[in-house]
Amino acid sequence: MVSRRDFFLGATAITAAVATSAVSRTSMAALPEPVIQDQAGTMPPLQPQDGRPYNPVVTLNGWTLPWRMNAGVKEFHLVAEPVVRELAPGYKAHLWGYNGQSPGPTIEVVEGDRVRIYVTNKLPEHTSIHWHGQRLPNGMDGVAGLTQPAIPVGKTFVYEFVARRPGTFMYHPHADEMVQMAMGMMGFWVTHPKHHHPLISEVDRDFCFLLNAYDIEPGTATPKIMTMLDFNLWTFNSRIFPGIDPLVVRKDDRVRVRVGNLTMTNHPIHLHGHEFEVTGSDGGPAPLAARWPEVTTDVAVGQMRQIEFIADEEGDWALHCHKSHHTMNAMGHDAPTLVGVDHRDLARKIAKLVPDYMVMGERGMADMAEMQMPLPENTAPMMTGKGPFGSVEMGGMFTVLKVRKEQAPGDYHDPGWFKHPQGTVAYEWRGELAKPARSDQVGGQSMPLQRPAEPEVEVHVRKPGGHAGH
Ligand SMILES: [Cu+2]
Repeated sequence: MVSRRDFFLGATAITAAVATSAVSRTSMAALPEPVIQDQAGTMPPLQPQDGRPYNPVVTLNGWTLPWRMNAGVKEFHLVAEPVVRELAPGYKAHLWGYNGQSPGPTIEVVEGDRVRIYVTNKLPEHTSIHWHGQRLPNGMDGVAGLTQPAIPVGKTFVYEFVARRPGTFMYHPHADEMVQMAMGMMGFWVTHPKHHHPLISEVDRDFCFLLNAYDIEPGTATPKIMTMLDFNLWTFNSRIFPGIDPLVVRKDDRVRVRVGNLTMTNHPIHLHGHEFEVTGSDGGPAPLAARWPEVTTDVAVGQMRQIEFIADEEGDWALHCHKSHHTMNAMGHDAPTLVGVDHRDLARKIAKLVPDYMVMGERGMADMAEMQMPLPENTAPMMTGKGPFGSVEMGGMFTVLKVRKEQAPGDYHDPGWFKHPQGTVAYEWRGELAKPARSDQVGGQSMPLQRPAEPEVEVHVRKPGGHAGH
């Protein structure tokens, strides 16, 4: 039996042989057939069939673009085009992307690879691709007007350079950028190290996803492109909870998660149950002395952060943006705060005029996750997601890290909900409740009052509604 290692070494030898044979320019003239993806599930890692070996990444709700080896050059074909992206089951958006999806496919290469990327423009306007973070000839940097003419509608341009620096990069248009990125045009790029790198550890599972945001009116499907701050859909790889796949790992796996931010605000990404280290950015791997344990790391605009940890705690652990508005879907952002407001009387009066009238939010908003409110067609509920114990009351940038003892190496299938060992789940106290200590009770404070207490003043706090800019 041929081991995987032998297979890779064999493939490398073959590639090297091909690379040394002279090939004329005409034999490379035909474009590689573009590969189109028609669904939004997480594809299994793309094992390299030729070229140098590496441990491939898994793109959350995404995929890696296959390449064609042409005389030692890795050739890719990206097609910029309008796409229909399923943001969550049953909820579709009309976006712009690459090869059938938004974001575009992940491109994976190895340090030192010569890469040729054909970019065909099927958008209604010109475009370009900027290879964020890469070392490359200036004329390959993809800034329309500055380093190249924009790619006209219907035309194909070629980018070619050597992937000089190992690391995690992004790609996106640098032509009518505001519109094209608001429409979902972006993708990930991973350059694996050629040899063992002292600052890049070998991991068992390597995930990546982009943070992106859309402003899509409930009941519509096309993002508003002028929005600067008030986005209403916060996504991991153009998916919203509960449409984001879990990150499935085997217990004690070393796990890397690469997160790139191409939204217009920062996202503190938070992992439950484990500590991680930030092991690098799009600038490269972090020196060992610059790493410390964290449970949240802020990914600022235009940045990539890669985190690493040992998944040594079994369970279903939340992984989410810590801005609580970013774990909500459209709607609700402009609703006034009604917590603590008693409008039973008002509701009764309005109900006489409007029979279906509902009062929302006076006991908090958790009810809204359970409520079957009529929503406009093609609208994601504001917060939802059925867990083993009820509604998860989340939306947007939220998913789950599933750590399982029995998960086989390389198996990414969802194992279902965690089966908690007996006696390890928070439970209801059914005994007697002690009276809580109050400061106004005798002996209830460490410092005696200097003068008698004044009559109590009750302050009602009501936050202003319509918080633009969160
Ligand atoms: Cu966020």
